Amino acid sequence: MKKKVYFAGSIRGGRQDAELYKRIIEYIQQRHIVLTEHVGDLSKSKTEGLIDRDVAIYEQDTAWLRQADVVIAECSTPSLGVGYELAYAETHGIPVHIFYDKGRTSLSAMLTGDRYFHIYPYKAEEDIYPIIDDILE
Ligand code: 6K6
Repeated sequence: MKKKVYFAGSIRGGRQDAELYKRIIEYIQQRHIVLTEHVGDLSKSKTEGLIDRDVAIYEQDTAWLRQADVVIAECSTPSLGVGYELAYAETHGIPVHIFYDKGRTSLSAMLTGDRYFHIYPYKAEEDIYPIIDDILE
């Protein structure tokens, strides 16, 4: 069954992993629906977007979060917005799966210490995809 996936990744926290987000989003889209395709849109800068106003962005993203079957986050680049989304998903009872590159990131204890979250430190990008298959099967 097709799932609605809320993919979370850094925007104003820094766009250095935007190409990685795009590849993960395209992988998920082979079989499922990604509500947040813009997170991997390399043509967009940190501050511009489909929706200009921050209030509209917040309202759209929290509405998508409430509709999502699952949240998948790539957290190698720290982002306040992603941290907020993860806590918001927990409050709404939506399963949360967090990936980060353990070779370059020390994840916040507020994530690693929260037993609600499913956390996957990875060594190489190719480790991510079979885990995503398991999450979405
Ligand atoms: C810029 C690039 C693509 O779209 C834009 C316009 N801005 C945003 N549009 C949609 N969602 C956003 C935007 N800015 C932040 N978010 C949400 O917060 C995304 O769902 C990301 O997962 C998260 C990133 O937060 P920051 O704090 O890194 O910006």
